[in-house]
Amino acid sequence: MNRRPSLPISLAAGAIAGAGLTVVLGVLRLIVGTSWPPELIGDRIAPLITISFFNDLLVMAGGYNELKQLGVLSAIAGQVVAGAVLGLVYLRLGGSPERRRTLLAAILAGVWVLILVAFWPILDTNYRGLPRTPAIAANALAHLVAIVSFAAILLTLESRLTRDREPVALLGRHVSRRAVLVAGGAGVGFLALFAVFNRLSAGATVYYDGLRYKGRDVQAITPNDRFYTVTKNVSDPTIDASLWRFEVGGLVDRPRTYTFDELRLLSSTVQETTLMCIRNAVGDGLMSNAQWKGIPLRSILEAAGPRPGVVKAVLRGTDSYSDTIAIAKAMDPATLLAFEMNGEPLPLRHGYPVRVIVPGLFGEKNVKWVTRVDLVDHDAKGFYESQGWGPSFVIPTHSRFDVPDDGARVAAAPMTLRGIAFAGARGIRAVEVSLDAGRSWRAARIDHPGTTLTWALWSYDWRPEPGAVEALVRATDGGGALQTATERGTIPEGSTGYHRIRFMVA
Ligand SMILES: Nc1nc2c(c(=O)[nH]1)N[C@H]1C(S)=C(S)[C@@H](COP(=O)(O)O)O[C@H]1N2
Ligand SMILES: [Mo]
Repeated sequence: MNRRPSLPISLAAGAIAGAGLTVVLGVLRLIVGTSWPPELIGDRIAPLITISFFNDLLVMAGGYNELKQLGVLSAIAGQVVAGAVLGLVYLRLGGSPERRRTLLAAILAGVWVLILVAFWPILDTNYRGLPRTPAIAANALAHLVAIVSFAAILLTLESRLTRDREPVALLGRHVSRRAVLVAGGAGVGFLALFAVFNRLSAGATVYYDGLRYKGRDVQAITPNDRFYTVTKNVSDPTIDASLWRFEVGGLVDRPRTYTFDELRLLSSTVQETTLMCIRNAVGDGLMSNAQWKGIPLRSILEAAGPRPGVVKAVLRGTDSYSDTIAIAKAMDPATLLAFEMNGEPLPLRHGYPVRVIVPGLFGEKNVKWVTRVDLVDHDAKGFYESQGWGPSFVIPTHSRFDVPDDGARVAAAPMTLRGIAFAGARGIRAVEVSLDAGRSWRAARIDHPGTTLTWALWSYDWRPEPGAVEALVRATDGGGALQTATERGTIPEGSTGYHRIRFMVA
């Protein structure tokens, strides 16, 4: 005689199937780079919320990295719980086996369609570099495979659980075969889940997201492994350059797809450019400078033939991150598709194989792992732009002390104050420091002027008297405009104001 499994056994069986689904998606994520709900959910929701709500979430979680981890863990837990609920519904349902299976199939088909619809705008995400159409197909297929695996696990467990058998003797007690089966299944399921999770978290961005570059060892060119890093991802793409393509589409006469080799053969330029994140607070280190080798985006757009009425270029990464720039900026010869950084191929975390370099605008416009550009005739919005950042992404003039540290104690002996100054794509003409809390200003020496697109390195030699010092720094950009003293927070257009440090001379 067949009988339905008990409520806890049904829940457990569903949870095992849910863990199985998660493992299948995780394995596919590792091998073919398809995206799974722990990543898709965050990517889908982040652009829809306002900056202030996004910031509240960051504060609540204790930081961007913490928020990402919380999101991933709750999504995984959510999948297991959803599996448990579905297992319960299915295993406890009355009626003929045919009717119950049809219902299960219908629910699962519905779930699949729901996933495709809900995640459609970002279904082109692929962490191995598949271009848009194959990436969408791969994600649709991966979720189908996972859902079919869920059903297979659930049906297998059911056929075992509904067979009436003698209890087994275990440690001197009689234990039902169901309990043994479910405990074994749960063990295997959760071990597999743990293994996949471990493999994936080895590549997690928590180890480097938010890396800053500042302090006494700052050089004109930032070494690649110390370049500041910001990413929306919990795990960055590791792209196979032979799968990767650069697609040019939207309002162009001749849409075109480039392979990595085709792109590299176009005539390239080398250009030093400083990048800075819009979330860089006054005096902070979310900025770095490198020498980029790449193809002017302009030459690719000209070959494609922009149609009249184009106002913006939408740039998209394989991680489905996107951002936009005005068509004039896209046609600026200094806007590059870069594939080398300081003479080396782009590091994975900085966008290998190709990223965009947009001088003068905040870091978020510099799309990493870029895979396509679409020209559009409307004011399209990118990932962070949709939250309400901007609308001007022009970098205001910044200057910073790198030496001494805020709060330092220094000897009453000759010393050199040092730092950087950066004015987007306007260059730096002069830097001044104040050693009396802003009452008087003295010209600093420019040790490395950089170019109009980079930061400058400055220093100031001084022999301080004992006592407390409050020092400020300000810069004048290449056009002669003095850095604004107005203090503004990072939201929504980036911070302004003078960097102020206090130190004790003893
Ligand atoms: N594809 C993609 N590009 C991206 C991002 C991202 O999350 N995904 N982050 C942006 C942000 S907010 C910044 S500040 C810069 C950081 O570039 P870096 O990590 O190379 O310094 O990349 C931008 N490009
Ligand atoms: Mo950023």
